[in-house]
Amino acid sequence: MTWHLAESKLSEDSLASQVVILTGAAGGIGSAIARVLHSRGTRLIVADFDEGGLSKLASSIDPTGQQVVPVTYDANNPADADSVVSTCLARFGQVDHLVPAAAIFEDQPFATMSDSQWRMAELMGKEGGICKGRGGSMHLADRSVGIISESGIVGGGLPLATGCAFSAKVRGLDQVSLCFFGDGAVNQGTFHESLNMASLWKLPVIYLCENNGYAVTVSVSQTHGQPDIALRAAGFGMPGVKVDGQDLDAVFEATEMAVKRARAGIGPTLIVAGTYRFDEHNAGLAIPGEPYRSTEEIESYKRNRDPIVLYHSALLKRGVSEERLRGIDLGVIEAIKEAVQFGFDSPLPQIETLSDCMFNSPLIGHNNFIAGLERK
Ligand SMILES: Cc1ncc(C[n+]2csc(CCOP(=O)(O)OP(=O)(O)O)c2C)c(N)n1
Ligand SMILES: [Mg+2]
Repeated sequence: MTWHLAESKLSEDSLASQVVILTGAAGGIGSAIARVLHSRGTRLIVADFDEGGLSKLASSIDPTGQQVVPVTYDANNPADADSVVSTCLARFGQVDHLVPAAAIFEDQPFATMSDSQWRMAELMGKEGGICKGRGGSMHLADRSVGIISESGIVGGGLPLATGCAFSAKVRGLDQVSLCFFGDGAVNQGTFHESLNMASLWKLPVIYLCENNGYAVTVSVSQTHGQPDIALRAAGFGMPGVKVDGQDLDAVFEATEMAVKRARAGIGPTLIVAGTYRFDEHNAGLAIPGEPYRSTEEIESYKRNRDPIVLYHSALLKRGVSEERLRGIDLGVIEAIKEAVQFGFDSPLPQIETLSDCMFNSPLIGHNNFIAGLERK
């Protein structure tokens, strides 16, 4: 069977007479849309791969089974798509709209916006940002450079990176997943689960721990039964590589080795880069009470272990001129100034655009959805 559904917008007043196939309906925003549509009298095929989730959704919003019909399907199987459409025709005699409740990463124009200005505006939560301000500093994604997403959850990136590596392996691609996290994430369950699975399945992933000695204010020695984080790799059957995180060449070499291992199908690597933060966990964060580290400690790192200063010296030794380095510094300062100004000048997102970027198709009834949020 071949079929084609013209792109069309659902209008509020015709919802009661429409028949909609809603894919990705079983969870999250998908089930919220199903409820909105059902409350408007729309007849629905709710489709997803999650059979249990779907039937729970359908029976909770329409116990009669007359208006909302669940159909399980696998998005990778064209025959399943056909059967979704034929079920809809058999049950309702028509198909008016296909509405994919797809997640934010699909088909968004993010990939074209990749300079520092777009990213700075994103950090400020502005409309001009790479995710139009919806990602902010904690959930920024930039597919043009392979950033799938950050996570505001400590240790949240580890399973995402492991899943990406699994995906690359299944698809037979030579992509390697690189995951950054802090010493604070190492005691999360996600660290152990991810490293174990990646080692078992020899996934192409590099776990790069930035060990700056503190999780906000709590030191590694206060919280880690084994403060030598690289040693933990042995428990998962993978190499644990300790590297001076203030030395750019050392980090590059360790990462390059790990990429080669990953591409050769040997499996994951844990790299632990010893580093230090000059500022607080968030720049300018006020820490009340007793200081958790001494001014001498901070000053000593600033004076002796600043990676930019160290690399400056390394480049001078390699014959790069002082003048060239000054030119690079000035260029970077200028680019940052421009990016900050771009961020300030960019408007805040408007509430009417709340659901933009979340759906492949225009979202039906989204104004009501937003009005509901405003009431709360
Ligand atoms: C699951 C979870 N627990 C607690 C927090 C609050 N939190 C934010 S950052 C942080 C410490 C993270 O430590 P580390 O990764 O070493 O980051 P650093 O302080 O060095 O920047 C905590 C506990 C969180 N975001 N997520
Ligand atoms: Mg830390």
